[in-house]
Amino acid sequence: MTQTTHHTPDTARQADPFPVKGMDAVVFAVGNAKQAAHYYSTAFGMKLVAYSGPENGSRETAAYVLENGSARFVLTSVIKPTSDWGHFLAKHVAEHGDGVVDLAIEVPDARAAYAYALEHGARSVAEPYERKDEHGTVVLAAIATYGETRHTLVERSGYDGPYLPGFVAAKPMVEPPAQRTFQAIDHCVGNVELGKMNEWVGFYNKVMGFTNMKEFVGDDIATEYSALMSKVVADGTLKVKFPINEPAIAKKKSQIDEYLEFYGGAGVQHIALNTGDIVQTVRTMRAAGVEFLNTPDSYYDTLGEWVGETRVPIDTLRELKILADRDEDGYLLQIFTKPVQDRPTVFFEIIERHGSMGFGKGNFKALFEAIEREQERRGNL
Ligand code: TYF
Ligand code: FE
Repeated sequence: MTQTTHHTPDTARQADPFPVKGMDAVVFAVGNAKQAAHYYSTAFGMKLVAYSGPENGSRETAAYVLENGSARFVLTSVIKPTSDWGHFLAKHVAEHGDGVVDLAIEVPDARAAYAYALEHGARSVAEPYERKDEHGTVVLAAIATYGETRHTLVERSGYDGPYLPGFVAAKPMVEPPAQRTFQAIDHCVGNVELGKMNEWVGFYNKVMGFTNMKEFVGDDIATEYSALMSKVVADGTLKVKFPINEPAIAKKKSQIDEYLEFYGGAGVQHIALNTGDIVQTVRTMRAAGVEFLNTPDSYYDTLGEWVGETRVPIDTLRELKILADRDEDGYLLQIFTKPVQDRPTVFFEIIERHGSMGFGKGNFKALFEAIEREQERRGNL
């Protein structure tokens, strides 16, 4: 049995064996980073801040760095593969479609974090190395996680450039929306193969000293309606939260099986993004053409009875198909996009938290039914 993280006492924080500062970036390998960067600018309201490509000495890959508050996405594509990294990216896109290659974590000491991880069973992807330019020095190292995904450990306290050495500052592609659409990465979810969830939860427990949060989907819920099992690991300060899903053997084909089939194995399923005003965010993103999952009116007919007062009137939640959930700490509002590429793989969540540190357990039934309606439309149920 592993410990359950809730409110972590300061003593535990000081003793943290694997201190983290937060998510550094979500790095995507895509077929066409120039167009993807345009989508995340116009549809997600992100801002291009840095670029690396042939014009500044990178002849192998093009990479666009987009930010929204502390949330950072890096969209990378191959121009002409010459090194291992270029060949890896090209193969990744061929096998998995557009997807996440790296959940990069900012740490105060990359060498120490890497050493701890390897001592506790992590597989190395890159030994610690330094990169420098006129803005200073970064220390980077990388370890493998599920599928072909990695965690780069980024030490950037000695650096004040726009992203990393090798990148130059870039101007936004379009004027960002008047109001910020989101400002941080809330959690990053992985889908792993049947029977592997506990192995990967154990990996984060051992390798990063992450503890299990109390929210999970057990086999009781799995067999009833969810068709998946899920557990959440987090660092002691709850800045980095990684739910892990595996398929459950249910009556219907699991949404996780659909992902694994079309992604070609384990990988990142969804990235949740924090907003302070989900109504504005959803209006802006819908107007820009982002598709969200639908929620039936019946959900809103009974919502008020159990969720109580929220900042947003039920009629507005109903209009925009936003979900709400409450637990002992407070409530949250959330909504899910449809997959953002042709393969039924990666999607996003927008979440507005008011005290609750959960993941919307009360919505699991409505949400999983909505996902299954989409699976059926695709002919995959
Ligand atoms: O991250 C979570 O746990 C929630 C719920 O396929 C969830 O967003 C879990 C599995 C899934 C979609 C959403
Ligand atoms: Fe989520």
